[in-house]
Amino acid sequence: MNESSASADAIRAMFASAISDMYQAEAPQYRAMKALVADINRQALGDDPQLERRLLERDELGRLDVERHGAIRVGTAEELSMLRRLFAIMGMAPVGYYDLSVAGLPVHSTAFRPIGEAAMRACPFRIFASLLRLDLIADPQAREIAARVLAQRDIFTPRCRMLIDIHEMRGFDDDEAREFVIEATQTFRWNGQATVSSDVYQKLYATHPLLADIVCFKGPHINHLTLHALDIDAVHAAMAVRGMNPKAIIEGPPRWRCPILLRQTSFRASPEPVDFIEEGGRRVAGAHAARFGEIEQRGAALTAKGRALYDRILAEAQAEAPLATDGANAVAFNAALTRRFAAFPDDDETLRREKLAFFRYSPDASARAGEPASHPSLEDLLRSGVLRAEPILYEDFLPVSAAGIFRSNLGDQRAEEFIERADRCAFETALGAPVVDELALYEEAETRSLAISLEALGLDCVAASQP
Ligand code: OOG
Ligand code: NI
Repeated sequence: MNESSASADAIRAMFASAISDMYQAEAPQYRAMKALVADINRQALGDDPQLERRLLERDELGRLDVERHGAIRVGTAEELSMLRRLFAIMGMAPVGYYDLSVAGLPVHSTAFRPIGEAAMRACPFRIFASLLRLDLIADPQAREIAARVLAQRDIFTPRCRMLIDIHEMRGFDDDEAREFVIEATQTFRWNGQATVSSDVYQKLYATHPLLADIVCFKGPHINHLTLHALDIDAVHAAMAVRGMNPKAIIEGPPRWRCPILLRQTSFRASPEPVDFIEEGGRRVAGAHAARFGEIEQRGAALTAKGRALYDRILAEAQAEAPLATDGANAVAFNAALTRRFAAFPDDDETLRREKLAFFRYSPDASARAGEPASHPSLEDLLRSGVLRAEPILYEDFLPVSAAGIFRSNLGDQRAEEFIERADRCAFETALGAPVVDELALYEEAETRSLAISLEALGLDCVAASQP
């Protein structure tokens, strides 16, 4: 076997590019959104030379057009555990557990994503993957139909399965790496031929629109890809002007001087033609709305304390001006959210001192002016400029936002039923592995960056900071 030069990062980059090409060809509305985002990103860079310099420093300019994530939904434990093995080949590990039952959605999810700054820089593509929870479907008949239909399909090509086995035994050569990308991409293509009759589809749809989307097709079609918008508010407004049918709101925190967490919005899925297969094999034409396009803009990763504050503020705004399912009162909701957000500090210094966000430290030996104190504190070092602190970017997702994205694309106008029924243990059993704790990753990155910085400055520890 020829040794492969294709690293996990390189395979992920090839896969992200193949998925993007496929989705642009399948979904012209997505291609149009991609062009619009590229336009507005260019404009934002033109308007702000400093922004361009910052992105250049972070290697961000070259990958600006690379999709940040995509999303899929699967029906069974076997499908999910096979996905874990497939994405492992691309250096993507399951990070985080998202309970969407809180929003009345019968799924729970994780994000397959690269871990570590270098891998993120090489290719930031992630997959938000949701698993159907039949235990949350009340109707026994719908449950039984769904289980039966799902048991009959194999979402992976035989060659894809074989290549996964091969990789686990001995890795890939270059040809196998390329072939794997093609086979893996097949898993997520759109197939307009439903595997069920229109009656079965209607029955499952009436039970829950998500159930119909997950069960009635050959595989877990990519339901959206997400681009990085440098100015998400500008793209959101431009989508409305161009009649692209955007969601009413941008999910997540309001526009903030020090951006935190994740802001995201999408254009809405519209019905597409599909064929149902009736008893006796006759095909009848129907429609199914599944696929959309999304944009995102990321800010600082919050600590558990910062996240609790964010969650509280969001819940308060939601209680004050409950967002209608059709988003009709978006203006009032946004006003309530922005007002409540006054309680969230909006400068890096306070976020760091109050331990609301995670920071990456770096040394600046050139700034080592004056006589250093013999036992400097962290604050001393930051004040004198020998140590710098920069917020660590949030690379994960938000369950409330995710639920908002799901719902605006399901054509689901029913009131949300809040039944909190997290079952992380069942999810991990289905996955065949524990999910990685995202907070631990940020904490580790912060601790490591500080240790490396202190070593570079010739210090073995810092004195406890005086408040
Ligand atoms: C996933 C929705 C969640 C996000 O960006 O929060 C998501 C889905 O609709 O399957 O992608
Ligand atoms: Ni998304």
